[in-house]
Amino acid sequence: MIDTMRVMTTRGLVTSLAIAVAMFARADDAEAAGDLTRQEPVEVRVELGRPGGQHGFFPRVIEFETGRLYKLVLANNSDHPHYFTSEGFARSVFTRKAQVTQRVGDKLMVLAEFKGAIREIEVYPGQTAEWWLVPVAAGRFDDLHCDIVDADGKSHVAKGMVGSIVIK
Ligand SMILES: [Cu+2]
Repeated sequence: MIDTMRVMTTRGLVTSLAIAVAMFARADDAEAAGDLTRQEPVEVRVELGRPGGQHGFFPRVIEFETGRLYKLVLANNSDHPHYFTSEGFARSVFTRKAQVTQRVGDKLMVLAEFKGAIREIEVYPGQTAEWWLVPVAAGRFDDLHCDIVDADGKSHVAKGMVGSIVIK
């Protein structure tokens, strides 16, 4: 090591030291990079339906990037239960957990956590669920939909509950 350093030019030594310092400073980041599910999550909020019986996913196109941890917040502010279903998306993500939350006063309480692969989530009126996931494959999925068929025989898909997911 000493011999190697002796033959280095001053400039090379300074560069090496700068890299060593940068590596040392990034030690914590490097640990997080080793476990992609332990990053600070990027929050993506999607509304499932809106008050007044408006069916749809808002936004209608949802974008993600591979390798980042997301907290996908599914908020149902309508009067109907709704599904968040996309086979293509479910196949392209690694799930850290899904959880059910409830706002009590100004606190957001976690009522339950689910671990393992998730395929679809149904959120009841006025409730919120969180899907913590890391996209692992890029793609575009136009199969996002809500499976529910109302008593009048009309599906939520027919009422506009479809969308797309893009993983870059
Ligand atoms: Cu629905």
